[in-house]
Amino acid sequence: AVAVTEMLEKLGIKEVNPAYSTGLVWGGQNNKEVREIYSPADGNLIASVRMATEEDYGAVIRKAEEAFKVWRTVPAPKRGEIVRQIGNKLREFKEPLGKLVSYEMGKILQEGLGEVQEMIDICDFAVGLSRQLQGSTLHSERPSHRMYDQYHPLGVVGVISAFNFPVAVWSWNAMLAAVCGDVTVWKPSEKTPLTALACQHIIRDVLADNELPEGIFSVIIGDAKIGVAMSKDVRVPLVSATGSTRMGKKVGEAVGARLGKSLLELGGNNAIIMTENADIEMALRAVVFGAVGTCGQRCTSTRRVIIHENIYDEVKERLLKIYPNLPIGNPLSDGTLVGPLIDKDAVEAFLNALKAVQKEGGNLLIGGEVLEGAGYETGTYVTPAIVEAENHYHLVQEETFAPILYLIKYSGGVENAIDIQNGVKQGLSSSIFSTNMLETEAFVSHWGSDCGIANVNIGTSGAEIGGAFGGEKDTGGGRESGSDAWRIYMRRQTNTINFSRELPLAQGIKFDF
Ligand code: UN1
Repeated sequence: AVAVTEMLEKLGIKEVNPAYSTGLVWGGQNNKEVREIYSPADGNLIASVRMATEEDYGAVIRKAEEAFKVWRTVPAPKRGEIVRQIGNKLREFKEPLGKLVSYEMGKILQEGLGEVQEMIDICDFAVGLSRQLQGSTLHSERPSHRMYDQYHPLGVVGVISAFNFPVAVWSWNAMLAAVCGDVTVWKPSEKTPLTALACQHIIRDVLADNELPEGIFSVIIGDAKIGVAMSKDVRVPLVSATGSTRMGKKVGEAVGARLGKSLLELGGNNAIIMTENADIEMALRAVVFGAVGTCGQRCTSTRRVIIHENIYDEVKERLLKIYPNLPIGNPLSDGTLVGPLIDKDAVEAFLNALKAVQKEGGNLLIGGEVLEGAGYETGTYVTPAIVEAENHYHLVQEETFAPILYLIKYSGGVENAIDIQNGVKQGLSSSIFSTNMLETEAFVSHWGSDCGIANVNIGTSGAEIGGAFGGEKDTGGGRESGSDAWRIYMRRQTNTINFSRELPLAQGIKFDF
C-alpha cells in the first residue's frame, strides 16, 4: 500500500479525502461537482476534487489580473529570486512530489523524480534568464536618433496541461512567464489535479514568505469548459496548451478569433531512423526507452522505427528478445520499467488501435494484452506491442497514446528513410542512429527531418530543458522551455529616441509647413 496521506502531508496537503478543499483553489468551492481521482497504479481513491465553474474561473482571472499589477513592477532579477526560492522548495520536496506524480499519473518513480528534476532545472534556467531578457539596440537612419527594442510583461498567461507530464510542462510555462513578469492561470488535466495542487501549495508558501499575492500563480481544477473560457477570454493574452491536436486546434481557433497568442505543443508521431551504419546496441536502448517509457504516453514517445533492410531482421529479433523481459508493474516498485496506462479508456484506445492496424495489414509481433491477476487488478496494465507496418497505414499516421511501436523497413539511401520519417502530419521529435556523418548531417539539414526536435544518436524522448521544445505541422508550431522560447511570454516594443532638436522624418520625407 502506498502511504499517500504521508506523501501529501509532506507536501503540506492535509484534507484529501473525501473532499479536497483548501483556500487555494479559487472557485470550485461552490460547485457541487466533485471528481474522484483514482490511482492507475493500484486503483485506490486518492482524493476527491471539486470542479470549478465558469463563475469560479472569472474570480481566478480577476485575482490574477490584480496580482499582475503588482508583479510586473517587481524588477525581473527580483522575480528571478522568487523563482530561485521555488526551485529550492522543489528540491526539498523532490521525493514526495515525484512519488505523487508517479502514483497519480502512473509513470515509474524514476520518471516521476525526473519530472520534478525537470521543474528544478527550468527554475534554474529561468533565474539566469531573469537577467537576460534581452532586446536589440539598433541603428537609426536619422542623425542623433537611436532605436532599440525591449520586452515587457504580457499579462495573464493561461496554461492548459496534459496528464502525462502533469507538472513539468506547466513549470516550463509558469517559470518563464514568472520571470517575464506575467502571472499564470493553470488548468491542469482533470486526470491529475493533485500534483497540480501540490505545486500550488509549494508556491503559495514561497509567495507568502515574500509577501506577494498568490494570484501570481493560480490553479483552477476544471473540465474542458474552463479551457474554452480561457481560450475565448481577451483578458488572457497568451494561452499555452499541451495535449492532443484535436484540442489544440480548438484552442488555436478560439484564441486566433480574438487575435490572441497561442503556444501549442500537440501530438507527435516520432520516429527513429536506424541506418545500416547505426550502432545497434545503442539504438536499441533508445528505441525501448522511447517506446515503453511512461508506457508510451509521452508526446515524444517513439512510435515508429524506420530500419534499413540490411539490419531489419537483426533489430526485430533483438527487440523481440528485450520486450518479454520488461518488468511491468506498480510504478512505485523498485525495478519496474513499465507502469500502467492512465485509465481504462486509454487501454481501450490501445486495443482498438492494435485491432485496426492489423486489419490494415499490420503484423502484431508481440504484446497487446491487458494484464490480469495479482498486482494488475486495475485493468490498466498492458504488454507493450510491436507491429510490423507500413507508414501509410491510417493507424500509423495517427498518434495512439500507448506503447505501440511500428517497425517500418526502408531500402536505399538515407533520403528514403527521411521521406518516411517526414511522411506524417505531426512534426515533434525525430532521431537518426548512424555513425556515418553524411547520413547524420543530411538528417539535420534543410532537407532533412521536418520536426522541431531532430536528434543524432539519441532517442526521440527525454529532451533537456535548455533547448526549445515543440514541433511543426500538426504539433502546433509552439516552442516552450529553453533557448529563446521566453519571447512569446512578453510583448515587444520598439523605441526610437530623438536626442536632437530637429524632427527629421524617416524615409527622407519632406513635410514643411
Ligand atoms: C511531453 O510529453 O509533453 O522530452 C513532454 C521529453 C520530456 C518532455 C515531454 N522532457 O520527453
